[in-house]
Amino acid sequence: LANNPTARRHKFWETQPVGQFGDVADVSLPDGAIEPPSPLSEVRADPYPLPAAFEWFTCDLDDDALLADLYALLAHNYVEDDENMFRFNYSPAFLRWALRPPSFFRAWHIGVRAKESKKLVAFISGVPARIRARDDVVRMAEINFLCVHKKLRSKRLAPVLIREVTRRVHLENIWQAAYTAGVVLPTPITTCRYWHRSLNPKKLIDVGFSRLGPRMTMSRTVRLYKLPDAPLTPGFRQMELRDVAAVTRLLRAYLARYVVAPDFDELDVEHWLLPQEDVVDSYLVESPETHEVTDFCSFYTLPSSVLNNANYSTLKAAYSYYNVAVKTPLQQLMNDALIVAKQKNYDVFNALDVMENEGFLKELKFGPGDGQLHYYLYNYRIRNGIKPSELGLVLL
Ligand code: NHW
Repeated sequence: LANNPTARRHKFWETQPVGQFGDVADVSLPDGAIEPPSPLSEVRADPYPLPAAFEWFTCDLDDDALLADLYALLAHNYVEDDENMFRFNYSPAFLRWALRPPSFFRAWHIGVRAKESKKLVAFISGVPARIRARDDVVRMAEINFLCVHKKLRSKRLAPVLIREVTRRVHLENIWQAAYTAGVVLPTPITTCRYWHRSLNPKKLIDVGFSRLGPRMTMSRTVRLYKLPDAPLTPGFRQMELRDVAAVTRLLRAYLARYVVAPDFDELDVEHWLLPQEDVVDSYLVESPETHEVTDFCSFYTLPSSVLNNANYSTLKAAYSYYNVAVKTPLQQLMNDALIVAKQKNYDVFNALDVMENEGFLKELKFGPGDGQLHYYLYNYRIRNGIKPSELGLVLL
């Protein structure tokens, strides 16, 4: 507790194999798994008990009606900013993409519904991934979309969902996980900040996302954020299926520099980076002379609902994903990403201070946001943590 700045007890998290606040000073603890795997025969066979009115429900995302229910649960109950002005509005197509990567497990799409009405009231999901920590490539689950209906909050349902997803991950003989959260839990491997680049400053100011700077008028602000009509780098074009091998090579070589990063193969790249309308966009630079693919950038689409505004109901936001600048300067590459995002009518382009992003944020007129994003590993210790610039992992 001595090292926990908030000195808050975590009745659930204290029981879990995660770095504890009290261990921070203990330099004798080794990096790697905190506890060894158990024999599969010792993994609990039955789901954890739920309060009597509820039942577990494994979600089939092929089912459009179920997908619509999941979309609605999240659209009304998922993450909001501190002032409750905006709420993430992941689209149905995005959820299908995020939850069904290569070799996904249907059993890891876990709903809780009311026994009587069959209404979906809570959700948690995992997807399999290979994540490298230093030189150790580990099979992990990426956990996301933990959500409890607003009317069922603070009843300790979240720990039951987390225990149940953990059990189902263990049944696949996987013992580690990665996740992010805006809240501080025991204990982040690193803490990142979001930066925001206005593309449609007038709308962002109208909805209260940003404010007019001191001594700024609206027309000066609009001029400040103006971008060229088309990308500037010769050979800049959308990624296609035929580029998967080249992009995989670029990305693998690049991500090798980071302490924690995904270990992507071609199947992963095809799934995670091949463009899908309003889900994920990827661009590359193909050298006009050699036709070699030299650089790559990508962003995903995550709108937010604008709560309580008379003129607007959604913000269209692009989130920087994986970028690799080899021949083109990173700043120029990302400026082209901003230009295509503006062409496609996004209102704002967001990026974390991970990887080399510090190298373009200020120069390209991103401003720091007020929220932090903490990254966590389950059952894996990285002593002293890492810096955001040592992190090569972006979760959705
Ligand atoms: S982060 C987004 C999480 N979702 C939201 O913020 C949506 C809006 N909020 C809610 O729906 C991305 C509820 O407030 C939630 C909590 C459901 C968040 N992560 O049921 P109680 C992810 O999806 C702990 C982890 O009474 P509630 C990543 C909290 O510290 N733990 O609260 C998810 C406390 O434990 P403590 C969180 O407000 C990663 C306990 O929950 C948390 O009704 C999951 C209170 O429970 C969070 N974001 O529901 C972990 N928020 O010990 C995966 C609160 O402090 C771990 N808590 O007393 C790995 C598993 C797989 C391992 C495989 C080997």
